[in-house]
Amino acid sequence: MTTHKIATLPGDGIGNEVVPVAMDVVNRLGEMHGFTMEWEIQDWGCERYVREGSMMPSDALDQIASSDAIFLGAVGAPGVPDHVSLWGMLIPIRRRFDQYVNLRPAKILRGIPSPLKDDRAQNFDMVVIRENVEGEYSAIGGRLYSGSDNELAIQENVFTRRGVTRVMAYAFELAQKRGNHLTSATKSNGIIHTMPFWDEIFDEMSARHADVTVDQYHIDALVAMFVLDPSRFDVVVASNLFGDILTDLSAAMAGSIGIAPSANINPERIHPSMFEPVHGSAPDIAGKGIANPIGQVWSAVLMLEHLGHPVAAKHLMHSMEEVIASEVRTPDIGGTATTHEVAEALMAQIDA
Ligand code: GGG
Repeated sequence: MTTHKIATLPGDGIGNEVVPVAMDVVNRLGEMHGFTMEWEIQDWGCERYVREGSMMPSDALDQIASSDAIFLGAVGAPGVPDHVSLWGMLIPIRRRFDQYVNLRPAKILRGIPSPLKDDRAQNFDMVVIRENVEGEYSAIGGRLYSGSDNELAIQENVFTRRGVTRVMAYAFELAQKRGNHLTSATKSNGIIHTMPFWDEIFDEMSARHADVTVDQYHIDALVAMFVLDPSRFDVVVASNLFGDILTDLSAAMAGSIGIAPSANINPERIHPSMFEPVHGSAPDIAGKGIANPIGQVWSAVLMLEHLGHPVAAKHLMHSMEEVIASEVRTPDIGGTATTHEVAEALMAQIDA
């Protein structure tokens, strides 16, 4: 029996409600498919920040470095500045473990219509590959002359040839396994140093992957195309910020940000990869028992695939799709079910 050590970080808000649902269903799948999970649960997050002044202990990353995967819920809480919660936990994990690919699938699941009216939005299936450790998410910059009329803030973007090339290589390979179509998100008309560099590398990589049909759009035009006709996209590669924005949009287009999964991947497998839903801690609904666990459960599907359990992953994906189609749905996707009712329906479907 294979045992996987999973660093488990429910984090804040609804993270504490949806992570246990995913753990339970994965445990059940383990009994059926011959693996066990050692969930090593940490109480890192905003409550710890308020209590002790930091989101996680100073040796936190060393503590989880030998895990087989990291399973994260959500970070963020009212009263804690958003940049503290992101830079205090999520971003250090992505960077320390060189999780430079953030893979974010979005597709129409049976029974959840897209809120978009157009027919072309009712049947899309795409994956956004977001560059995850550099780009616009940089700590380089600063503020000066606070409180004066001359006050200013500077934020640097960092794009390296190595960083851009490797995430694009991953995206091209994924495109070759899917529909052989890759779209790049750019903004090289306005951002005149980093984005032309991004485009040049995309052109070089395109020349080396002649079997892949490529296109590139400025991010403002691309978001409009997403909304007007998402069915034309297959794999989309984007910088850190553009990928973050595109994937909240693609999640909403697929019905709700509550269903969207993500995998923060270290493709070389030197370090653990991290699996987390796209959504945040949702303080407005935390504690009400109505959080949608599907984003977390779908992230568990990605984790099972990564850990080498494709049959269990398919089993879970199928069970999830059947539950949604059977109309056991939380309010964000038009239902009346509670988190607990979705969890029970998932367990029953897994056993069916
Ligand atoms: N599920 C993790 C979470 O809380 N994400 C919220 C968030 O703001 N994420 C920003 C990012 O993915 O960079």
